[in-house]
Amino acid sequence: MRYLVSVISLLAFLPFYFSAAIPLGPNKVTCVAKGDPHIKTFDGTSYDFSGHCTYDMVNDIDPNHGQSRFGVTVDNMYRRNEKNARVVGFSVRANGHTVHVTGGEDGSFIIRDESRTEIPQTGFPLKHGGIDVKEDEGHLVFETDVGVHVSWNRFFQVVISLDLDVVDDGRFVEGMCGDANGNKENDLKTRDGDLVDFDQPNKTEKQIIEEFGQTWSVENTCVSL
Ligand SMILES: [Ca+2]
Repeated sequence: MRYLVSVISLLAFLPFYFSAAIPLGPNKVTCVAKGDPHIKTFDGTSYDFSGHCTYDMVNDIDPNHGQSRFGVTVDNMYRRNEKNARVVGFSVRANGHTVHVTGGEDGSFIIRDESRTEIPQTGFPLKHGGIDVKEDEGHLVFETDVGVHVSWNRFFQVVISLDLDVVDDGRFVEGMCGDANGNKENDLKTRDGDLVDFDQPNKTEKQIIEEFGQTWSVENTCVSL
């Protein structure tokens, strides 16, 4: 009997030993960046933004954890002969490690680590510092053990998912995806934490959103046009 209990305990433990990632539970929210790009926040606010830099989509700022445990950025760029910038790459950071993906126009891609060294694509799943990269029906899926997952369709759409049972509190994330407190009215905040004011008579809504979005650009990533 004792042997049987030991075997059952071992079997229950094995999946966690061999895979750092934890499947998303039912209590999840998603943020979508697609096309040129259109963004839908975790709480459901949609807006268009067409910058040409790398942008912070979500960043963990939970004060109970001392340091940021996860973050996701997307790279917007103009392709040849295209009028609008669009998502051409992204990065997933978890527990101090990062994987960065650059997508080619033909659906190919390059995966690099936090030192920008290419990670050979020797077959999936790839594992890097607690980030598991898998293939799922043509999508690349990035899973972590800190409650953030990312799915990329290899062309123009990045879906960021937060498991609110693991993240603890959806209030403590920031970025272009907003927070995840269930209130869509407070989603568009600048990097300084100011709620976007659309009541600016001399500016169009597009200009106001451009200014908001640029506050989330990552330093030294903007491409000159
Ligand atoms: Ca919100």
